[in-house]
Amino acid sequence: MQNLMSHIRLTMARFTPGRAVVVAALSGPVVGALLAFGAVAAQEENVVTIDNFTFTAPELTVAVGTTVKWVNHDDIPHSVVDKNKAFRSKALDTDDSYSFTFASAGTFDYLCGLHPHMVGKIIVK
Ligand SMILES: [Cu+2]
Repeated sequence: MQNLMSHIRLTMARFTPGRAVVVAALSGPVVGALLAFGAVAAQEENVVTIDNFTFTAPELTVAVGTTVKWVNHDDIPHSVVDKNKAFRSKALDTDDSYSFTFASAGTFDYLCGLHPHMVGKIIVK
């Protein structure tokens, strides 16, 4: 257990101060185990769901290197297409998901390729 705790501390040392505050607010063995795999934890925290022809949240701000995952909760297909072609999913059926890792900073406006009135934005800082 002592070894696990020092491993988690080493892992947490790599987080930014802002993230460390979020990390400190969380507790429990399950969350602790997730923190040992920082990338997995980041992925779980940044999910955009598609409900009733709407991206929720419509605007999301993340740090460089973050993986954002979109999950379609509608019973018809949707897709996720960046207006500047940085990323593009296939059509997502119900409960299908698509993930993209943002390696550089910027503002990414995207839409649903099947219903272009559905729009969202990812801000990467
Ligand atoms: Cu759609």
